[in-house]
Amino acid sequence: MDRKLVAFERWPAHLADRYRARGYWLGKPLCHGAEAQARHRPGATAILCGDRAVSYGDLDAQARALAARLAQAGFGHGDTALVQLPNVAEFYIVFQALLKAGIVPINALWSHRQSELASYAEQIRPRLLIADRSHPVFGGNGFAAGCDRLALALYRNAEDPRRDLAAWLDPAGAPAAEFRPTPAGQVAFFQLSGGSTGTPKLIPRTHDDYDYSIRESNRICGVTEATRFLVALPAPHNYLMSSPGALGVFQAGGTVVLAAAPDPQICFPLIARHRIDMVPLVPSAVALWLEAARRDAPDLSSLERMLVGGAAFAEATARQVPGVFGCALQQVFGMAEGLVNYTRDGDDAETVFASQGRPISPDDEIRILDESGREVPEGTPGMLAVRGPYTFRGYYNAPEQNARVFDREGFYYSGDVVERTETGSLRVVGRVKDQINRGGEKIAAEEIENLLLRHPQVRQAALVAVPDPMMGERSCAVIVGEDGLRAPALRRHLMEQGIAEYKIPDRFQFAEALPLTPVGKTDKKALREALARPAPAPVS
Ligand code: AMP
Ligand code: DBH
Repeated sequence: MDRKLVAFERWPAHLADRYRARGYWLGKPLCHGAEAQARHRPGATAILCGDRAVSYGDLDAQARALAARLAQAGFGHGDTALVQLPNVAEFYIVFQALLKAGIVPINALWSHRQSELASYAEQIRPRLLIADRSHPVFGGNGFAAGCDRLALALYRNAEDPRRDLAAWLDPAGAPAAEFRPTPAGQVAFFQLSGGSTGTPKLIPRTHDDYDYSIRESNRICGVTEATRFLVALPAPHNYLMSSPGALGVFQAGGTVVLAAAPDPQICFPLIARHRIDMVPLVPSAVALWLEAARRDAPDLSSLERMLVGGAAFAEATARQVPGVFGCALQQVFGMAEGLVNYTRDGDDAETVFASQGRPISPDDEIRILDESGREVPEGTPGMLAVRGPYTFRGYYNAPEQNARVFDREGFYYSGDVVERTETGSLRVVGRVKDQINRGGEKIAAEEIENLLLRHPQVRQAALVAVPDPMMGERSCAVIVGEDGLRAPALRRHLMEQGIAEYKIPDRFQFAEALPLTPVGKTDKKALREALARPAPAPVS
């Protein structure tokens, strides 16, 4: 029986019609690419995970087995799932299974803890949980017990065979139950926003829109069945899923090689062993790779293309990439909300090294606006607003936030400050959203400030970015608190609230008062400037 499908903000009919007419939206489920590979090239390797090789045939058989067992257990359209798995093959197999069965997942990052996971669960009220017993939140059954609508929890590394994900994935003995994906115009899954508000926001992505961004990314990045693609950043991140990401590789029939982390010690041997040719990185990882490659001269000769995105990438560093790694650099500026820009093969050096590229689609409508909402003159920085065939139209169940970040015409204001170069590329020069970009990992200031304010000795809290040579930015919490309050107590307090470690402030500063803007809000610009100045800092 069909329950109500997941609600979301749709594109207006005239735009939807255009996106279909122009061949962007194909009406196919997001799982179609890997399924086609399983039909035509079942023996080809889809995933290399440690010593395991998963062929397209295996991937499909296991995903079908899970989808069938879930269907038999009564799961289907209208159901949501909270999924948290590390960078392992099961992450993709489970995703493929949920797409097949029309169950809408949200894929939490492995670094997420109680606070983030509880917020996701509260928002989607999942009937299904798929997690890993080795994660600190899922050692016991407490989390599952706290989810009011949960009907089933499956675990990787489970002792109990009834909850063992591996058993549910086993093609042997799978039932013949029927299942099918949700219609292509409907929500396929929720993507996570880096966010700038108190609660992490969810982004509904449809089969049609996501599939289009992947298909075009494959073309722009030259992904083929020969591609050997390294996923060393968190697998659920939009960048690693879709730009061109693992889903792009599956669509083309290439091979995804998984790594636990982007450290050169882990990745360089994998590159040599598996002849990796394409790798997406964030700038902070590139910095580590450059250092390590100069030290050890490992065999990286298979590398053909390095994608770099997620955070500001210094031009001087960008220029070192081809020489040191012997591969092409492709910059990517994307967002889980939609819009993705790439520099293109054949672009002039200035564009490749000093811009973040141009949009995927001729129908990505970009506006660069000043504070009063007027378009700025060519070459002047302004706020980025976008509308297009794979940019969402609203966060899930968040009318107030949507009213703030969308205009009447449905343009999404990403909070980035960009300028257009002479060749029509975008350059990201800053941001107006209240967020810290810590080596590509986004921290919503308000989320951490709210948690800090729960400490009985904290009166005011402001989280701001401070520049950092390796990470690009680190976070600093400026605290107005009671006498005797110290950083370790606040760190402990945040850990106890259960948040991802990357969100714990790198630095704490104690102040008598916070600077205020004329309207009485915390003046973060003044704080950032004060903190970036060498000592003596005015806030101490
Ligand atoms: P998220 O909301 O987590 O998907 O993060 C998207 C945001 O990351 C963008 O809005 C930008 O602020 C930032 N970002 C992504 N790629 C780049 C890039 N190449 N250069 C600068 N900032 C970037
Ligand atoms: O930072 C991002 O969110 C990002 C970066 C590059 C992204 O979502 C993407 C490419 O698709």
